[in-house]
Amino acid sequence: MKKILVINGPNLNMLGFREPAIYGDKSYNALVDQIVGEASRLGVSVEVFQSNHEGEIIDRIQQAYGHYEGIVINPAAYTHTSVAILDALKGVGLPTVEVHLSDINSREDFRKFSYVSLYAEKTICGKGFGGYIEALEYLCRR
Ligand code: CA2
Repeated sequence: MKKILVINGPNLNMLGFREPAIYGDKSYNALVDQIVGEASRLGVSVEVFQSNHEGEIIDRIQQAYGHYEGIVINPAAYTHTSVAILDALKGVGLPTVEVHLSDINSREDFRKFSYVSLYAEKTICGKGFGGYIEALEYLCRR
């Protein structure tokens, strides 16, 4: 069975509590439930990890080497700042899909650049929770 690691970056654990107009009104647990449900429908094994700390995200990416066949990552604010996360993804070399709940291209200018996009095979933006589902389907078919 294919094993996929889903990584969510800082503040995504706050989903549903604030900014519903941008990120929707469903909770982080609802997102995890949806990802786990979709994985079982697709017949893949999934682990979902969230951290507010850049180093923990890098550790998790490094540990994925040899244990997972693909990564789905929403690096949240680190998308726009983290060369270290980009380097970690390049280092493990796993097929990676970048997901953003909102459409980062139609928001503030500082959100338009993504370091992770320089490595990710595919970037899905502005589709809410559906972006994670599309990412899992993509890695499954690949
Ligand atoms: O659209 C996305 O998924 C983002 O990765 C979300 C990040 C943002 O910095 C990126 O530019 C785009 C922010 C996640 C924060 O999520 C919150 C959710 C509810 C309340 C507060 C923050």
